[in-house]
Amino acid sequence: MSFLFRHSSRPVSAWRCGLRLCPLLAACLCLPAASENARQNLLKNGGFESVEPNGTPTGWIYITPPGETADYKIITDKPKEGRQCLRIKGHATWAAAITADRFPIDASKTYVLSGWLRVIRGQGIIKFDYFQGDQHLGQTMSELLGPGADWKGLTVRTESSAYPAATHVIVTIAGLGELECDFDALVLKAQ
Ligand SMILES: [Ca+2]
Repeated sequence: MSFLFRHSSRPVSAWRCGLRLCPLLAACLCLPAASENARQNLLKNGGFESVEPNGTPTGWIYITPPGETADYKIITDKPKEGRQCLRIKGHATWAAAITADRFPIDASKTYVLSGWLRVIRGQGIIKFDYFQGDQHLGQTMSELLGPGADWKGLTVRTESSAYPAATHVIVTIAGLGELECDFDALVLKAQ
């Protein structure tokens, strides 16, 4: 990555390398936007491409209410981006994956979470949960997305003024009801 980016910042010297490097140059010229986007994403594994030996996606924790059941699985069935996405399937009031990282609240900034959902059954959602230390203060939710054949994008923004005591947020993605929901390409940015 750093090799390609280094070339992309010096297009003049790349041109001097001759026509046989054109495909590489073309790829390099496309890189700055993608690299900028990736650098701004506060989520380290929003696309579920990295998985721990126990099968859990790196940086995520699965949570299902006591007494309810849900299965979590990394699948390769037509992800929105990359090679993999996360499928949550089960019967529960809700079943969620949350970020292991806590994101400190900077009151001068708004945090914007976007992501892609493919809802086969039930409803899907993405949201922020606000905390003061370990105390849960509340949440800001995206719209609830119902079943559909294609991936659909959702976006939600923090409302820091509603939770002035919040010290940090976590990102939660969840399915509700008799659920089967796929998630991919989560991006968290500060604005
Ligand atoms: Ca992915």
